Amino acid sequence: DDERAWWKEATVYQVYPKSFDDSDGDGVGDLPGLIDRVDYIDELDVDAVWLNPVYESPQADNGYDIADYRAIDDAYGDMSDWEQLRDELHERGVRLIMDLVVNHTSDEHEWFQRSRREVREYADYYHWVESEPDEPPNDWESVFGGPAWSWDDEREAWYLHLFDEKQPDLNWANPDVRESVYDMMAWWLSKGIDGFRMDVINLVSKAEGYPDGGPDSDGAEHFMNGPRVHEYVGEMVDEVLDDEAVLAVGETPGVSVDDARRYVGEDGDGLSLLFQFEHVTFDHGEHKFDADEPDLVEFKEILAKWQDGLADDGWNSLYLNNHDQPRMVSRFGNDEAYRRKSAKLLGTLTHTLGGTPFVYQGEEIGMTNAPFESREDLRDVEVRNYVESAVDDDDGHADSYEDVREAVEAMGRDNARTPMQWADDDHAGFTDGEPWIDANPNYTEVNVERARADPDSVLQYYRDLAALRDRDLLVYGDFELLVPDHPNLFAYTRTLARERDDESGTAANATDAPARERALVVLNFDDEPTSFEVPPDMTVDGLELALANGEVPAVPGRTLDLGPWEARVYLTP
Ligand code: TEU
Repeated sequence: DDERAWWKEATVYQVYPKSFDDSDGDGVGDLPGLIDRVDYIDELDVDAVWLNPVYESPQADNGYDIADYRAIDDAYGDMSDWEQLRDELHERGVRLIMDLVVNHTSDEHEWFQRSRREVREYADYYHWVESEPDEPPNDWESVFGGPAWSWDDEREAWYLHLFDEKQPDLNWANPDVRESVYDMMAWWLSKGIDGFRMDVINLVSKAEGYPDGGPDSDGAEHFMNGPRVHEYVGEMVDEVLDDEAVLAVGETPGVSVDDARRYVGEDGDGLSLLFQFEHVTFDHGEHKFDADEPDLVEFKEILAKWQDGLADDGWNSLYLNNHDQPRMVSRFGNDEAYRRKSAKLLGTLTHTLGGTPFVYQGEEIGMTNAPFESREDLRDVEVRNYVESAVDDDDGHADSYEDVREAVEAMGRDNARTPMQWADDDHAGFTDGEPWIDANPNYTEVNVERARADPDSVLQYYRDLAALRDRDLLVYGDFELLVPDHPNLFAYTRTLARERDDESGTAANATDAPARERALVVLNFDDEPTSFEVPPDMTVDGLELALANGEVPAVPGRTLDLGPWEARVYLTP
């Protein structure tokens, strides 16, 4: 799909405000703190910011439990702070994407409060089932563990929550719910935002009658890409998102390439992008906390499948970490001996595949997973529930926190949520008070101040990556995977016919210039050196180095020798 759009050419920077910068010393990041850092973001050369939820919330799930969609949570500031943020970003040409969490609300939202009292207009706003208080309506499980249903004493009925019990699911089958959501979206658009990132938007339609899940199922087949989901998403796009300039990114766990086309393809619902999950879940075992070392061959296979699958219909998003995932350098790289090198290599991957890159705060300085010495250090509801069920439950598999610590440190969401490391000051320069979650102790070494002073830092390299992506070739070029079975090398080309630059329509091959341009990307995902044979259809003479994270011989041979975690991008006719 090579029709131009700003968001295809953009790089998006994701800000988790709770952990970005605390301006008032209460230990929680806030909007004034973020405003102070707008110049920092601008210097990264990114085109848009996706801001995680800042709405009024009791914070049972760090803001993904919203009590008022049209108000800013006190901890973050107020609406005038938000407006200032919007303006400061826009003045610098940076767009603002807001998080849209409408699969569920907080149980403290007034809709839920009215619904549980059965106030007529709101009675069907959520999924209520009247049955016996000792028997939930079905066997669906919450993503955060335990049953997906809770009994409400006030209404004397069960309500559905695919996430925490403080996150009741909205009943999208009720047209009033949908209208309320669309009104709220229109209200935010009228405030001048540039798009939405739509939390678990593919979970909004639940199978009628709430059937039990099949054997070994948590019920997902009855609510993931559920029966009416495309009707709802399509309607939402028609009603509020018909402006092509608005970026609509759906977060969609469990989608296949075919599913994805139904959301973002030409004949699909009209979303711009999706966050698919295959490449960040393939290493999970029975559940995410018994993950294996990710296997590179499988990883390549998945990413290549998505590259090819959306090449002519749809568009990819490119991410290796976010606020729910471990730090990419710890999961896919080597966060010890080759921290900087492998962070650059992974950044090279997300900036040279086809699609729109998303950079998660701290990634650009190579932040790593953190130690969580005791369970008291944990904050996230999912990881705390996991530890509780493993250690405290009678049928739990662990005797003590020590038994699960490795799994927690590998996969827990708190890894992504430790404070942004600004400087070698107390708490990484994030707060003058006590941070809501401890800083990773490696902030003495890994921090923005240091990265700025170091020409060889990950931060400097990210600026080079941003510059590299200014080329149409890397935005619109066709992808081809090379050496798919190589256990350590991830190599591919991007190829673009030159005609597309020629708006007048006269044939480019009327001149002597080659009819296409091409990039060759070679990444060594290993602690050992390896070598790569330049494919026979490429001339070695023509290889021009565009970017690398190590020393490269001036004249490449047909065999490229790559050191540990070395990344190279060549341009070639
Ligand atoms: O996440 C949805 C989701 O299914 C997973 O990413 C999940 O949170 C987790 O990683 C399972 O291991 C979104 C938000 O990004 C997440 O922060 C919220 O907690 C969740 O929805 C509920 O709103």
